Amino acid sequence: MGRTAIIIAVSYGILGGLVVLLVAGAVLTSTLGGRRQIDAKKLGEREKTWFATVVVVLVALLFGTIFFTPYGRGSSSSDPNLQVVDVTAQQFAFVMPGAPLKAGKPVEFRLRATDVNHGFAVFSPKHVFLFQVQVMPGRTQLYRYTFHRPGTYSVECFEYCGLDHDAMKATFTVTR
Ligand SMILES: [Cu+2]
Repeated sequence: MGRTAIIIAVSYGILGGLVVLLVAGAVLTSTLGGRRQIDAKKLGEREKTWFATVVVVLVALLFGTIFFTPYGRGSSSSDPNLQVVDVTAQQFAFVMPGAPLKAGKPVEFRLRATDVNHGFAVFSPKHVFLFQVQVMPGRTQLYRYTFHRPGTYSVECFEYCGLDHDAMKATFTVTR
């Protein structure tokens, strides 16, 4: 789990806890209090305020998190540590260089498909799913990832692409 993922998970956890407390408080005060006259006008005003609040919160969440999406990052970075890996996906193989990658340094996968859509899914040496990139003909998909542990990683196609789709696999190694 990356640092960003941990920050997001913890933030959502805290936010979720606060929402539960707020709702419980609102339910308790509204049910334990005495009966009051219902002011429809006031309720209507409150409804508008809540609607605006929800819209503001959702838009803020969208803009607060959308920049962490790992897709579409600019290529040809000047980072001297960047390891570029060109991958061609085709029925029914991933064609990629056999040279091992260095652990701890960012890898930029440049993915192309020559025929139909494919899914480039990478698994750790213990076969834990790490990420998946959709690969489409006519477009180069960029995806950056830093492998921290040496070992043999495996690739599987995650998009049904024809009769031998299940045989569409590859491996690559990461060394210290
Ligand atoms: Cu495929």
